[in-house]
Amino acid sequence: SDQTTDSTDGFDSMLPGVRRRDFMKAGAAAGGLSGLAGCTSILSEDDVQGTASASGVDNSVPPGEHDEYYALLSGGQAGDVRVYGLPSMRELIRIPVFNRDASRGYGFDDESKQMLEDAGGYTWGDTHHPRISQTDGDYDGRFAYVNDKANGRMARIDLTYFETDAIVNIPNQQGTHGACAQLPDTDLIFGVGEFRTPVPNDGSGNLEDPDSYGSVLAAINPENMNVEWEVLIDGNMDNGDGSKEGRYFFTSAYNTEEAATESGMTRADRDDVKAFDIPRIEAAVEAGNYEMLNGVPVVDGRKDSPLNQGDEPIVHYIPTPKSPHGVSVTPDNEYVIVSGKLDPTASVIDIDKIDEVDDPTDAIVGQPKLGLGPLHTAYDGRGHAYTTLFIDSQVVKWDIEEAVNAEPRSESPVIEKIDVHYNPGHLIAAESYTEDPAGDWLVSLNKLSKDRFLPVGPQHPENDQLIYIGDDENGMELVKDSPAQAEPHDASICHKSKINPKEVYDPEDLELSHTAEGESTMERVSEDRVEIEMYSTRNHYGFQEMVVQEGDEVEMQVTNIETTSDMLHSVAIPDHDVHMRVAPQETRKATFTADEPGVYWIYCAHFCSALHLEMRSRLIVKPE
Ligand code: CUK
Ligand code: CUA
Repeated sequence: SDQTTDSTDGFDSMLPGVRRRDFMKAGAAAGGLSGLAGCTSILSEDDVQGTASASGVDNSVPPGEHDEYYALLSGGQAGDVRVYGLPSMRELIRIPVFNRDASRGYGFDDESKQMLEDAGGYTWGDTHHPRISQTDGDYDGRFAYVNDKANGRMARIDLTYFETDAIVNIPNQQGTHGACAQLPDTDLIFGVGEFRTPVPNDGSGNLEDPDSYGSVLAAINPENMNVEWEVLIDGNMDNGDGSKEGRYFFTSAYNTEEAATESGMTRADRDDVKAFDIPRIEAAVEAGNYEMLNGVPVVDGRKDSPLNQGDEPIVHYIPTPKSPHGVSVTPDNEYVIVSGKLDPTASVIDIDKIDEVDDPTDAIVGQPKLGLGPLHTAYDGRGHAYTTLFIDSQVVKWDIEEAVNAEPRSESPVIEKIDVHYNPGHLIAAESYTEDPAGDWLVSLNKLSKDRFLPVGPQHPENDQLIYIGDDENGMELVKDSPAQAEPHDASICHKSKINPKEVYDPEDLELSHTAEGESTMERVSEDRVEIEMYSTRNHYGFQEMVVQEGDEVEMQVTNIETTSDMLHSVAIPDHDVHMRVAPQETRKATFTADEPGVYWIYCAHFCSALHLEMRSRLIVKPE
């Protein structure tokens, strides 16, 4: 069978595109692992089709030791982002983004409550694509950005504190799906509009006729999170990725039919990849070639727009087979690879050719046949691509240059397939979105787990599977099943050396003032408003008793004066829906109405010391 591949040949055939140190890196990674079985240089048909052999790759991290990588996984309809350590796949913490989370006090103190309120006031979101900011094409560990597909928003997570610090509600966009930075220096963040609606969607115009709908790409300033400009396109969009030098932003699309029903959306044989020429779009904005809609300059990037005539179009429409979904740029910036969920091939588009060719399909330089339901592609930096096969429940490893050299629809670029459990969506390799992927670990984010875990009722955990890809000779190896609460879609994996969180707050980073020991104040500022500023420490609050009147609005600001890491306190107020988490040197504020007379024991919910239970304060609400 032409699928049986001599792994040594497969390795040699991508030599031209490979740098010496990549070999060194792969060799070192494999050499560091204990108990590798003797290598089989010729893979059998079974190996190609089935699971990898058990060669004893070990992902365990001994007690007390740290993982090598941070992995940021989206939480899907949970609205959060999860932080895992890799390779152990231990979940370290969750970062609430569009949801409330009492364990972090997020959505309970005035500041985070106001941020959620300003972003639309919704209580949930649907995060899919967490992407870490880059400088010079490598992770800089400053921020992560993540979309909300449910409500057309984009959020920023400050990786100094692993906290959401900004959310923008994107005008003129519903269903923000893809999210990605303009590389190499994160000059813009792109929100990819999936759902077509009337633009603006304010009830005017023809609501019934989907022909009159549109969707936009939104470019967001990563510093102030303002939407700088948008581009209106034909059809819709789905996922997105940027070229590494900043010239293009690519989106995949289904529904070029512009239909409003499933059968209508799958009629055409081809949909497209859109290549947005960012410098040309910015020139159009500069020249005033836009319409102002809801405060945002919207440039017309539809096919018949004057800006798309002639030989300097702002958006290239490149037809690719049926309903492409995953779109990702190779680490060397040569190709953008897109795969259609309803076609067994991936399309390899030569980025340099996009602006050169007359017929946009001539930029497609490879179309390997990979298997059923190819969705997303990740990279190891050694010339291989790894694509999830949703229908086949497999990850396929293939050779990118071989795909360019082979005939369209050839299976010869396929090196190996491994079963995953079950039906994978995204997969992500360590540092795959950078110019220099690590090439050791890959995570397949599977949509179904079925029989893999103890049954827990009708909702099964998702299954994120860890696969070792650092050994080209012995092939991919499935190392671990990792259950997850619904529903991670995508992830970014970043080496631990590139993220430097602070464990104690720097008061300079906070807007609220610091209340030192002995400086607590309680003041009635008006007839029905009391303002409290106090500190907390082991094992007491600045006030052990606070007396207010029924109906008072109480603004309570608390500074944790601890300087020791991991010494958090909280302020929980029974029957008032207040829970402030206050980390060392942090100040938080919550405002509530004391509307029921009585006694309320304010307590610390974060277990802090032997006298944690005694860490209380009495709130006395006197009747009117
Ligand atoms: S994703 Cu959002 S539907 Cu394949 Cu990037 Cu899951
Ligand atoms: Cu402070 Cu528990």
